[in-house]
Amino acid sequence: MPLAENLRGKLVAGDIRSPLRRRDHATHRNELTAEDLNGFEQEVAEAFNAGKIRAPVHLSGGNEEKLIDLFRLFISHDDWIFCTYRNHHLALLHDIPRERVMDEILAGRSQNLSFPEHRFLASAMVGGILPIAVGVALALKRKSEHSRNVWCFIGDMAATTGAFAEARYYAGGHDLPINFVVEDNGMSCDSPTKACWGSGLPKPFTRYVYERRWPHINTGKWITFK
Ligand SMILES: Cc1ncc(C[n+]2csc(CCOP(=O)(O)OP(=O)(O)O)c2C)c(N)n1
Ligand SMILES: [Mg+2]
Repeated sequence: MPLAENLRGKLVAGDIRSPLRRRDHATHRNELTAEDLNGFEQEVAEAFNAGKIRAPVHLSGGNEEKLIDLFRLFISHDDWIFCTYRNHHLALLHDIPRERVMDEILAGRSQNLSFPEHRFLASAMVGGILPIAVGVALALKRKSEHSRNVWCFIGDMAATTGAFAEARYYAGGHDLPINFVVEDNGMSCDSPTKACWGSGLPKPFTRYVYERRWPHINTGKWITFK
């Protein structure tokens, strides 16, 4: 059974885990298939191998079906997408014309694709996109733009960083319209992420709460030195 037919309620079955409710209908204009996405990356790979791209490219592959489901069932054409250097599939699925995406890649801008008019922005910095995505979510909330959400895609190693903890903390604390998607390929460049971090749960900690008796610093009085 295709993954799309498996999606149920708040927790998505199959390999996608999401706390979100699925949409009633798709809003993206494209009907791209996994073959279309793969064909695009193949074309980029051939251009790269022919020396036509004088900059790094990070190709996507293996995640086509999951991204297609996410875009069809959760993400809206009007939403904002923030993502990493590995972004070609996302740009195509967010209705950015194939030729425009290819032109940017051929011009050497693969790892920081930027199409603000399509509400799409990528960063080559690991975790660098997080504060930007959170800031846009804050702006949407302040402007009461309830029809749009922010989607922020990051890698599994980026998800272990302090920047991700801060982004989640702030976005949760202020109830911002942002969804984080961790693209978990188990690898950070060529290091297995779990070999770096281990596979146990984060350590629990002890917290005690108290009301302070003194100001943060000194005594709360102006002192004149004689
Ligand atoms: C701030 C910063 N430090 C280091 C790098 C080099 N770098 C590029 S990708 C990467 C690993 C990221 O792994 P992950 O977040 O799992 O993403 P994936 O590439 O697997 O999609 C690193 C360290 C970078 N781009 N930016
Ligand atoms: Mg990874």
